[in-house]
Amino acid sequence: ASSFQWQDPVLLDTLLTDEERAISDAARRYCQGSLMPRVLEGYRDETFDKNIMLELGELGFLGPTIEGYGCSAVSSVAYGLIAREVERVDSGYRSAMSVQSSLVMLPLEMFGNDEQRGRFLPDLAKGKIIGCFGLTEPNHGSDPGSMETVARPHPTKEGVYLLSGAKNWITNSPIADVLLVWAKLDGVIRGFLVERSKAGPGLATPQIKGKTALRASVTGMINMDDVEVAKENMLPDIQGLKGPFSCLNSARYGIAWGTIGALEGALALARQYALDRKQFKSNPLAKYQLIQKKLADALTDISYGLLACVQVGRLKDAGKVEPEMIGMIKRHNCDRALENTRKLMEIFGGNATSDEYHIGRIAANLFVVQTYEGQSDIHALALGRAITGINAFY
Ligand code: TGC
Ligand code: FAD
Repeated sequence: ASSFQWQDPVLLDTLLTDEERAISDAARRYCQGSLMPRVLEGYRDETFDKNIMLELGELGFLGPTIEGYGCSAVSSVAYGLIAREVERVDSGYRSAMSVQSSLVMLPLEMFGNDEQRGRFLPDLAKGKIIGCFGLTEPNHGSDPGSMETVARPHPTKEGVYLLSGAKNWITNSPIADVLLVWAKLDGVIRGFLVERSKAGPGLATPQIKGKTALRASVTGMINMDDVEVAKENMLPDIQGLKGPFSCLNSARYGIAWGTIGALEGALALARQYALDRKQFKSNPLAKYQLIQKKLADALTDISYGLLACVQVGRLKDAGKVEPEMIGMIKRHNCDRALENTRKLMEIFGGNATSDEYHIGRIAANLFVVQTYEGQSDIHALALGRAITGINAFY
């Protein structure tokens, strides 16, 4: 008999180190034991339990690839395995985690100075403080280079900047203690670490309520009207779009893993439902060919997706990764996860409509994941540009 395992179809385990396997197992235990029981309440009420950040910090899962500052210094593949397990439960939880890790801690590591790293990284690693990343604006999403948010020197206070503008759809912004805001200073994009406790009345971060997806993570605006930021809080070592995009490379890489985790979760639920549910002559749904094809398609895309993630992760650690590789796996894994989950949803019939079956939540979330961090068509155009040398954006 074949020893094929549908849960590990291409023996991913054989490509991992002992440490990576141990991290993956620990992540799965935590996610299934502690996140899964909370997800329905969070999703229904649009609330995010801030203790989750402390728990992720305790496990060493925040900024896990960073060396020092209380971080775990694990491989990029280990980081991906964590994202996969968290997103197996909910894309919103992975979102909250990856913003903290890839979009706040990593820019500090890459572009901050020693003083900034020492001031923020240890508490971010523990989950004692929460960060967010403000790039998107109400009028500029796919094209952040056209942003309108500006920084200008304070007219009277030496060494202080004033930030004005609005950021929209920002994960964690309503609960963030430190907000990494990208703004133009003399026309050049710079990163500013806005501390809520020092920002004064010009800062407001209203939550966006009534979301149709990603409801277990909080999303909001960042409205700034002459918000004071000390010069010491500007990231010194980066200028231009390269800054935010370098952080996005890491977050997009995590999403490529995470979406496959979400699809694996969807497949396991759909398989079990198909085995349990009987229609026509008491046959389980799983007996029907059309149902089996949906399961087979999902498993195939899971396998290809995981293999691509491991390869790109290894190249990342070897210093050989290019942004186009990451854009390609972010796009493809998001697209395949969304399309397959929508198909798997059909297996549940009317029950897919009930959140207790989880599948509808997973599919709704995946639409957002396909949209943020570069919508799939935007990544197609970036790849098209790399293939042809011709810019099709404008
Ligand atoms: P373009 O001319 O291509 O590039 C401008 C400068 O940036 C550099 N660059 C990159 N550097 C490193 N990594 C990358 N991936 C990079 N992409 C571009 C580039 O080399 C250039 O540098 P330099 O030194 O020559 O100036 O810029 P463009 O204006 O033509 O835009 C290209 C495009 C459309 C691909 C880009 O704008 C894009 O990716 N748009 C998508 C926007 C996006 O991803 N937004 C994400 C917001 S954050 C978010 O969604 C977080 S959700 C998190 C969660 O909840 O999990
Ligand atoms: P638009 O740019 O208006 O695009 C709309 C559609 O038009 C897309 O399908 C796009 O592909 C297409 N399109 C645009 N230009 C072209 C073109 N030239 N050719 C062909 N098609 C094109 N942002 C942050 O900065 N930080 C966050 O933490 C964050 N978290 C988010 C959380 C949630 C829940 C959501 C929904 C969004 C979040 N975002 C965040 C914003 C996200 O990155 C943007 O929504 C995304 O980049 C797309 O921008 P947009 O919504 O303005 O769409």
